[in-house]
Amino acid sequence: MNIGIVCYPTYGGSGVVATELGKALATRGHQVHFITYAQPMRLDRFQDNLFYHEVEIPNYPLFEFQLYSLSLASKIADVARFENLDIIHAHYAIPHAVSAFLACQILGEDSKLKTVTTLHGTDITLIGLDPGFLPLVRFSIEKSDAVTAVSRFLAEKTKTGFNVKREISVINNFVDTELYSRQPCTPFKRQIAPNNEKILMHISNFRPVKRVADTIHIFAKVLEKVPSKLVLVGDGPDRVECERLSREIGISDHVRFLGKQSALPELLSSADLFLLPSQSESFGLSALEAMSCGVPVVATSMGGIPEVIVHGENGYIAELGDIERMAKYAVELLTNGKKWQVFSEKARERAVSEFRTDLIVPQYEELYQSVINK
Ligand code: GMT
Repeated sequence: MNIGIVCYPTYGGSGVVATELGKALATRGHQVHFITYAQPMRLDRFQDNLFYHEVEIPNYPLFEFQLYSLSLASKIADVARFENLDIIHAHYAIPHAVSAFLACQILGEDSKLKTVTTLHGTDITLIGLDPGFLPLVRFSIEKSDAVTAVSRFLAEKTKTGFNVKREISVINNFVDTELYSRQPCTPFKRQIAPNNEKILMHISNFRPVKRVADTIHIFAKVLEKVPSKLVLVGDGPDRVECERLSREIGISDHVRFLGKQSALPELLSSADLFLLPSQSESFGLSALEAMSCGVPVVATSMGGIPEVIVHGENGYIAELGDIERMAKYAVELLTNGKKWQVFSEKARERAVSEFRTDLIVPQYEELYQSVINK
């Protein structure tokens, strides 16, 4: 198939899933065309069957705000025409699904282009519900030839929040379990924890919804009982405030902010525990990548997290903001080697048996084919 993918190229779950999907589809012989305003984060190596088309946004003094959605629609229409696309797959509804719809309108009735929209999270649970966007998001969902959500939670939330009746298929996120597998004691581990301290890790885009400050408070409690280090990977609006917080509570010598990193399998292989105290999480891809590296996760029970983490088996789940409990769970795992080993193995097992690439990507292929055949 000839597949166009539209996504955010930035450090965020939807862009990561879109890019990993594109790479996997290209490996399986499809022609995959990324259409976005910058090279997606994880599209950093040449691969056969993969193409990147940059959306240029003309600057004109009359436009106080750049018209990205419209430039994107024109570009999708162009790429669809010249590359003979069968499918345009929009990741994150705003504005991608709307631009995809507009591109189809530009191409006209004779065009064979079909649209698939994947809903990822905040496009439904947060910003998409804003009255300024809600009618547009609902419209784009109704008009897509097929819609998927990354968890059962998100599919339900879409139906109730947007009052849509159409079918929404659940296709879970996935992980390359060969790449994301535990490596033996890494140079990174020796540097960060020279005295064999335990390593707690958090990876995110540091948006308020991730509650990174809770991560720091949880760690402060763990540190009272277990010699440990906290490693924070990623960057975003709350990072500076979290740096300040760790200084203020006097634990900054034990906390490392690494910023955006690409060697995630190596970093995760050094971790003993992953913390995800999010306020909202439609799936929790970072938790899945940690689990694939044999890292148990302590998280909140929000959104789709319980569809990924099995409480008491491969991680622990607590109420939003229950720092005491999350710290208690963390200490329990970090001080009981046998229990940690069982949780670590179960985490890896779940990633491999439920969420590995070759289980999930064929579900997208089937969906594309059914939409094309319609
Ligand atoms: O808002 C974010 O945290 C990023 C967001 C995105 O769409 O870029 O991530 C969402 O999509 C990921 C991939 O499907 C999911 O794993 C995340 O749970 C989800 N984030 C939220 O729901 C907050």
